[in-house]
Amino acid sequence: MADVVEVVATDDPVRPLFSPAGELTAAARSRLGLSQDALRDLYRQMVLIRRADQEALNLQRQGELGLWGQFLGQEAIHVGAVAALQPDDWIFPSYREFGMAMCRGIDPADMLTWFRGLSAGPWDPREFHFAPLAVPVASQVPHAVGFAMGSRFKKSKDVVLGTFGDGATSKGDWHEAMNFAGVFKAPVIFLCQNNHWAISVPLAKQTAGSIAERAQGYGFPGIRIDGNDVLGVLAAVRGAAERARRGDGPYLIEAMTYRMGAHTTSDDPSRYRTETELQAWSVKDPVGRYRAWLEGQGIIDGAAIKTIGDEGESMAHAMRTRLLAFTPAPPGEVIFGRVYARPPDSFLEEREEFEASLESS
Ligand SMILES: Cc1ncc(C[n+]2csc(CCOP(=O)(O)OP(=O)(O)O)c2C)c(N)n1
Repeated sequence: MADVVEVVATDDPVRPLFSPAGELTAAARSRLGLSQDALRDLYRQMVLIRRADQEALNLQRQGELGLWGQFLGQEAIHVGAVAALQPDDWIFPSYREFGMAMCRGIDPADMLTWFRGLSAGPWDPREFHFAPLAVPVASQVPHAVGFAMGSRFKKSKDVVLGTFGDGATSKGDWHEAMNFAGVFKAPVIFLCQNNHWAISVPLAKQTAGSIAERAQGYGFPGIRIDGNDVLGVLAAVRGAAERARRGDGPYLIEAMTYRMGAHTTSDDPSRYRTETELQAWSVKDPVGRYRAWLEGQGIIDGAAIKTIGDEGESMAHAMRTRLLAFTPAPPGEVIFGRVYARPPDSFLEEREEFEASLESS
């Protein structure tokens, strides 16, 4: 008889932490080992990124940004995932991961220069271990896997988080990345932010069955969790990262959430979804829900909540001021500046030609 190939990894440190419905169990929650300061800081980060998101929307509406794509409602995923990783681990984001970038320490005003059309790559990915925001849907997923393979070849312990929306899982790139990662045991965590919509296409119109369970077909575990629980996201990503660091390969986390805002400022969601659906998700708001839990545990009080709210206001003000005062690099530098460490002569000639054309126009 032919050998039976075991395709489902039995070593799954994440699943025992969750109920079958994807809720972090009370026992797992109490074993997270986070200090009260750390627990409060998760709330603080969610408040800050939400406030930055709101300010970016205001800026776009005032004509100061070309476009904005809110992540309102997805803050628990942004904060929980980054908190679960080591600073040297890498993140390969989609266009909606502004909050994750902030949690990684990237200046939000710098990031907004991109949405204002004044910069082409506002941060150095090597400094923050945070790749550029990928606009072509799912293109960052094979990048994450390739980078994770590089980490393995270098015998580094750094793992990679690739994050994407539910719509991205319909793309060929996503399946190729999953397959490659499974075969070669790439140290990568696939984090799907299932916010139920891909612009105007609802989940049911492009995905039959569970995204999480697809992992089994690629030979590694997957789980669907409550993506509006910051501690649940943290626990899942941490478990998956530790497993990848041990050399046991990839993991797929499908974090269920909801895109509370429009797809971007170019979209009008009232044309395709109901107010009732929005209301149903409002009561599961990740920020309010976590604040209520912290209050119930006696970890946060009204004064601390106000201090954090005030910090959000000053941060938003500073972000706006810095952005509006930003002077862009000359176009020649923006276009040609970061292409080669040692530019060939032909490239320098092209740059000169381009700059001369600007002077003459
Ligand atoms: C390759 C490609 N095809 C189409 C688009 C247009 N587009 C931008 S976002 C999007 C939907 C993506 O939905 P999802 O992956 O669920 O992410 P979400 O926007 O909900 O965060 C589409 C089709 C694109 N950016 N790239």
